[in-house]
Parts: sequence; structure tokens; C-alpha cells
Amino acid sequence: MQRTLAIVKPDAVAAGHTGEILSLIEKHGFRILGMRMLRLRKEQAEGFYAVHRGKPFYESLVAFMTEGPVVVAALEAEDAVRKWRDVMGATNPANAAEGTIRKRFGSSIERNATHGSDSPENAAIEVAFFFSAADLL
Ligand code: 3AN
Repeated sequence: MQRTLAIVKPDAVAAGHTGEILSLIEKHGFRILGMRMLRLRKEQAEGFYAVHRGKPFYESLVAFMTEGPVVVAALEAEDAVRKWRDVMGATNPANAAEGTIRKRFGSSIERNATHGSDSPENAAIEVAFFFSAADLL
């Protein structure tokens, strides 16, 4: 079993897609170990996306991720990292496969509805960013 961190980003929460995205998470067989709605503070968003610091889209990304509430969820499944990325689709919704979350709900490479960890190592770091071990059921 593997873990991954999913975020329903501010665009998708504001558009009322949280329920449908959580429903897809369950339909695809992920177990939700922990889940929380919060509004990221600027320092949190900067820390979460620290690997992108210095990139041209970094400041805009931080502004976007702090513009409204997000839902963060720690998920568990076999091959969870790859599986959740498959369900989300490509980073740029324009390149995302038909039926994927980003194709259906994303509007640009920045405002792309959801986040998913990109490796099991980063998943562990990202899950710990939002949840203590005692929070995970
Ligand atoms: P993914 O979320 O698919 O792993 P990353 O890690 O490359 O993609 O990028 C993190 C986030 O940064 C993306 N989800 C997206 O919101 C934003 N982003 C990535 N590339 C760009 C870009 N070229 N222009 C604007 N925003 C971007």
C-alpha cells in the first residue's frame, strides 16, 4: 500500500466541484486516511511549493493557492501516487486525457483543479506537511 497527497485547489472548491472530486477519489478505490478544508497562508503555500521557487510561475501559483479554501486529503491505495496522477490527468488541462479531473475541471496549466504528489518520497513529505501521524485513520 502506498500513500499520496491530494489537494482540491481553490478554483475547484470555488466552482463547487469538491464533492464530485471526492466521489471520484472513492470510486477509484482510494481510502481517505485524513481530510481537511483550510485556507493556505502565504508562507504555507510558499513552503509547499518551495521546489518551484524562482520559476516564472511561482508567485502567481502562490497567489492562486491562497485565494480561497482548499481541501487536502491523504489517500491510500496500491500504487497511489501514479494512480492519482492518472485520475487527475496532465498538468496542463489542454493536454489532459478525456475524462480526467483536469480535463473536466481545470481551466489552465495553473488553475488545474487538483494536486497530486509526484513520487512516494514527496508524498510522505507532503502528507506530513498537513497531517500528523495521529490524524491519519
Ligand atoms: P503537477 O501538479 O502536475 O505535478 P508541477 O509540480 O510541475 O505539476 O507544478 C505544480 C503546479 O504549478 C501545477 N499544478 C500548476 O498549478 C503550476 N504550474 C506548473 N507549471 C506551470 C506553468 N508553466 N505555468 C503556470 N503554472 C504552472
